[in-house]
Amino acid sequence: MIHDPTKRYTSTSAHQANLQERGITIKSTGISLHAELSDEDIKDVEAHQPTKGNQFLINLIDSPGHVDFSAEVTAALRVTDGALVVVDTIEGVSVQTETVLRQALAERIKPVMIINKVDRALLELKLSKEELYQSFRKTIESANAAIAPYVDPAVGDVQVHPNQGTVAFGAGKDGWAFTLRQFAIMASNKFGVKKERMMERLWGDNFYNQQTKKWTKNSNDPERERGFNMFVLTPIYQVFNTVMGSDETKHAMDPDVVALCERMGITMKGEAREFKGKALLRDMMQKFLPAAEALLEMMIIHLPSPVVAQKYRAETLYEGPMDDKNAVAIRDCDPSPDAPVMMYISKMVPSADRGRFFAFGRVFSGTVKAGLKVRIQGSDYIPGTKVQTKAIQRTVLMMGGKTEPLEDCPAGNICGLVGIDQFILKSATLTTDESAHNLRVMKFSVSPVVNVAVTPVNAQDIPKLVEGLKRLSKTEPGIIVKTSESGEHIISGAGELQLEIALKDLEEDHANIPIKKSNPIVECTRPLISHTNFRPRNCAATLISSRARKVAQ
Ligand SMILES: Nc1nc2c(ncn2[C@@H]2O[C@H](COP(=O)(O)OP(=O)(O)OP(=O)(O)O)[C@@H](O)[C@H]2O)c(=O)[nH]1
Ligand SMILES: [Mg+2]
Repeated sequence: MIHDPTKRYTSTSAHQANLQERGITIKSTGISLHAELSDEDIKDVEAHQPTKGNQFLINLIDSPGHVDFSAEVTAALRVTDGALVVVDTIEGVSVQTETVLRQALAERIKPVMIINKVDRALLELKLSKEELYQSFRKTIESANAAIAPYVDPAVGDVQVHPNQGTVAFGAGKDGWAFTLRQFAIMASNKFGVKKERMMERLWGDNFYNQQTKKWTKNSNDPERERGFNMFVLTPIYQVFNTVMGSDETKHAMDPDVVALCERMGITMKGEAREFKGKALLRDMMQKFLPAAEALLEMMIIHLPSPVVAQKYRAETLYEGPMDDKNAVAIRDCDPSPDAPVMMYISKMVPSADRGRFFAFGRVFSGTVKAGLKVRIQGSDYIPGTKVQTKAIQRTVLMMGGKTEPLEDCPAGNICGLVGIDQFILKSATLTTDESAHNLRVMKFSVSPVVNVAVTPVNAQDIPKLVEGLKRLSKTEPGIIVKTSESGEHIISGAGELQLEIALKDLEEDHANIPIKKSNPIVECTRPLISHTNFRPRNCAATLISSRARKVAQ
């Protein structure tokens, strides 16, 4: 479980850390989290899907929000079953949020949502409770409008609803978040009604009259307040107002703060007794509404387990007949030794050993372990043709930039493989069955249309450049490396920022030589003339900075 929200678990190198300062994730990074739920919580999981025991393993992949790195998102979605979509309270649903939602739904990935940076609405925008409710409502409505055209009965309801617990609200940076479930549990004790009934009342036009102690749908009653505002936002506003409300920010030992902490059942121990202002606010909010709890609960209850998800994903994933043994094993998420291994490698992740890669992917059937010989079927594999069969040397768990040894990796799980990287280009299907067809190649939502030509500063470095380009192409899902008719080496990407990073990686890591680069040239691939509304444009080398389109996801 993530306990320290100030720690960044998902930055993998100094270069990435540098980009993180600019507020951008450039590479998907996997991390596995362990969670344990109470028996009471398990009942809610069981209400949504079959489950066993109280322990859960969550394989989380943090992926970039910037449009240039959409290919990283596609690669992450292929190996997951659910998505936690992060939307900004102030910006709302952006074009890129819609793109990610569309990508997720195309892969039959179920989304849940968190509306982040709620702190800014209170501290900077100083929104009233009703204004904040209306802003949340609008954001959720826009997300659901984006989802609506892709509703897929096989996956179930993929829209998000606060009153069902599929929307969380919070401030990731400060480590606090909640869903209506937490507040419904608190309020259901007070009102003696069921939690599910309470969740219904905590969203939408459900108002409470303190005098009559009655719930009403009538917003004209002057004595009433919206359930969400009264029972969810009021305690949050109280914390913010008490600590940050006056000119002087409050100290943890201030009588108002002590009294509020007592009412909320929060204790301030050790160094927390010295906190004041924002540090105090952060500490109180984390204790009141710990983000890890809310988010893990939401993901465990509402995102499907591999067993549930593979039932409906099998037909979109597997290219072979739906009644062959591989399709059946995928559909059943069968980890048994008799089941054929079907694994999809979605990404090649550079290892500390220069020039070597972990083959990162998802086991859809069977169990992968060291020594197992697998057929390596590339993206252009034609069933019935010969392919290389290689033994897996080791299986590893990817933990941010680090790895941990793993004994084996059964169906439904994600892992990295050591020892087969030389035989995989970008992605592959691994299988133990000779008759197996491929797992479908990923469909990227952006095309690589920006080109840069590269040459080594020193001509004798050409072999190093060629080798470096091979490595770059291997590890970057959205980058294509090609040679032009005149023999120039061209790198194509989705945008300027993606290319800038690829070139830096090439120069400093993959090739490790000084490189000359041409200016980026935008390819004009689609003929626009056929569309009557378009005036013809000769697509010149004008590059609209993709950075301007940066959106916080
Ligand atoms: N006020 C406030 N700022 C936040 C919060 N969460 C993140 N930020 C800030 O928003 C910026 C972006 O945060 P990241 O966590 O890098 O966002 P991201 O969604 O991972 O961005 P990409 O990886 O580029 O898609 C940083 O400057 C954070 O400090 C929050 O809850 N409140
Ligand atoms: Mg990020």
